[in-house]
Amino acid sequence: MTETILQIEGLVGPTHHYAGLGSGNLASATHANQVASPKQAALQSLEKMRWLSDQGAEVVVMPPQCRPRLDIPTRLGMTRGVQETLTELAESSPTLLRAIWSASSMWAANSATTTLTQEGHLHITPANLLGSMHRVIEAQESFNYFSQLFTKYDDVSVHPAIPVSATQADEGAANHMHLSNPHSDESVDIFVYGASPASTYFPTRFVPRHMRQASELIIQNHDLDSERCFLWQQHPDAIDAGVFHNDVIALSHRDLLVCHEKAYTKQTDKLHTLKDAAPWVKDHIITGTELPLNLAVKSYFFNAQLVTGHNDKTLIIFPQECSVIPEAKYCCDRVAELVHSIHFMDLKQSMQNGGGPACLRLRMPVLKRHVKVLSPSLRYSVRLHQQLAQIVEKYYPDTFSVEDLTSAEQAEKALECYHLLYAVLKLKPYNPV
Ligand code: SUG
Repeated sequence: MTETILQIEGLVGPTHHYAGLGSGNLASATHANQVASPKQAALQSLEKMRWLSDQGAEVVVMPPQCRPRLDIPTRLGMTRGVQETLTELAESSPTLLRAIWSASSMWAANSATTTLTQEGHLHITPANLLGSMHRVIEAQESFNYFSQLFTKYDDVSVHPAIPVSATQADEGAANHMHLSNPHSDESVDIFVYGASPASTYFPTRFVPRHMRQASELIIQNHDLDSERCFLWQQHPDAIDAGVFHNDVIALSHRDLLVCHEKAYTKQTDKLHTLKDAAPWVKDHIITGTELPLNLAVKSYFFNAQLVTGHNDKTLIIFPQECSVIPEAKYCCDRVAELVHSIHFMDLKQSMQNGGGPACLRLRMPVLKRHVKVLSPSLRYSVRLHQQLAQIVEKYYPDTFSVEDLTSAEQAEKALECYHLLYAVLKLKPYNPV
């Protein structure tokens, strides 16, 4: 069973801005209220798609979600015109105002968890993202997207998000690692959580986002062999240092696992158990002396994107920030010895909100028969790139600040972009109920 890993890449939306809403996310807090450039951000995300596709990766486009979500204040009884509603929200609930404009769906790694069974059945569960008001609104729109990703669903299941409950918060694939032996059919899945009701050791500065029970339900709903699944708790010190998702402290691809020595609780024991079950896993541990936790977070070294390109070569994209932080650059050079080549990419617009190369993509393991039934209009091509770039160049704002959140004119422009993008991608827009 030869897996292909689809790189489902988030296209940044026209309302990309710095609202300071990412809990435990230092970049989001640091850049709060600064002026963003949706146009630059979207072009940077498109450039990444081009590069990946040129290298031989199978790239699929995930468009931005519909923002601003004016249906939310309407449901709360704000039924006057758009301008009146935005002005009223700015006074009564500024956080909700920021949330309904949020472009956070760009971080495709949080959109869902995707797994493939031994029989080749693909399971997709959109993440409920209930840890934050601006992201909890993504789940249903993600479901809308995954329900149109394929033209046939014979061996694909798109599950509803895990029911919303404080003990079932789910942040998606950013907390999931699938390791596979390139020389056999063996694989293991590692699900990483921030806390569980049984946890005795908690972070003190930031609230953990992902709950163990969400991963347990995914293992069950996705029909995974629980013997091949591991549930690992994030180290509370890492969460307190700004590691709000596992992909800020660990990266994986095929049989390679790279992580910081302070990624998990009782990490040495966990790695031993993993190696007993999967001796073919190659682990590469970065020590705190090589890269202290604060620099791991600042550089986003672990948020590198590993892909298999032409001729089975393993390539890696690091955020450009890693090339200027000497400790991170040292670690990149060490990882370079394990892969075919490394590259640095400018994703500053997304990085300033805590989203690096790996955050902007969802890995979806599929078989050839799934690739054959992918919606053709969502597959990246040079022509699609040109069409999307044209919309971005013509309609996306050059700058966007929190002052724009009360502009009915900006709202109208953003919604126009959304409809144009969905028309090009031949996607049915999301219809809030
Ligand atoms: O959830 N930032 C996102 C970043 C998500 C990164 N994803 C992964 N690590 N996979 C978050 O914290 C900031 C939004 C704002 O402040 O405007 C934000 O939501």
